[in-house]
Amino acid sequence: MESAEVKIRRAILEGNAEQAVALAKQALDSGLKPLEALEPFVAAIRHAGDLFEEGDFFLPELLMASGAMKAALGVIFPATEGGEDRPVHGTVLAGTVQGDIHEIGKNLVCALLTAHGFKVVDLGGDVPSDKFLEQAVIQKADLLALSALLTTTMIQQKSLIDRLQKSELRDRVKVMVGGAPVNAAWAKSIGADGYAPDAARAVDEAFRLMGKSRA
Ligand code: B1M
Repeated sequence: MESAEVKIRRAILEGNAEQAVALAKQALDSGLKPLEALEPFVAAIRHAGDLFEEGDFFLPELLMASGAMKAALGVIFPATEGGEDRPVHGTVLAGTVQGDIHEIGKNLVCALLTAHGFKVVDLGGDVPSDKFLEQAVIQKADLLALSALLTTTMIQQKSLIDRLQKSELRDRVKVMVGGAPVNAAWAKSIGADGYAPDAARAVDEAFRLMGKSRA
């Protein structure tokens, strides 16, 4: 009999959203915690990326695979609405930087931050710096969470921090950066306040930057 991992990998690689949703439900029903349930899905989408890089997968297939991945993610981390009695540890303005439409990892970061009591305003993907700066004021953001998945768009994290530096906002807004090509050295070099390699650690980092500890 095929293992759940094999079935999940096939569903993602075939871009079969219906099957991915069913397998995500099964994983949760079997008692796995959301982050454990998510693991084989993340492994599968990364495998899709490897196939793409090797030329064995083309863009339409990658798009189908990410559609199935997003559908599974929606089951594992359904959007958490903030109720009135929710603890709000701070307002996070999140988005993937300009020129970059990768959203899956950023969505995961947003879902976990929301689940841990942060108010998250998600600006989506391909977000121009102007919009981040404008919304930071409107939303009274405490923390900007900037995701970048392309080596060519990491530089947008730097230019946004440079612009923030020149504005009076810098004193009141912290910046956390992340995304597959980003690391701690890059974060430090561009003057970011924080960095996290994955969504779970992004929550820890957000608490640290807000000067709070997990409840
Ligand atoms: Co694209 N893509 N893609 N892609 N894609 C990558 C990133 C790539 C590594 C694939 C490869 O070649 N192996 C490669 C980048 C190479 C590079 O720059 N070094 C690549 C490329 C080249 C491209 C295009 C340029 C392809 C083309 O058009 N020729 C194009 C770019 C479009 C654009 O953005 N302008 C493109 C397009 C796409 C799709 C649209 C098809 C789709 C995205 C769909 C979507 O999100 N709306 C897609 C996908 C799915 C991928 C891969 C396969 C998977 C990304 C993903 O969702 N991973 C990816 C290969 C890979 O990652 N191995 C690839 C799963 C996700 C859970 O992980 O996003 O890393 P990740 O997020 C993690 C951490 O990074 C971290 O936490 C998350 C969870 O633990 N994290 C943060 C993320 N953001 C954070 C923020 C934080 C903290 C932590 O604080 C703020």
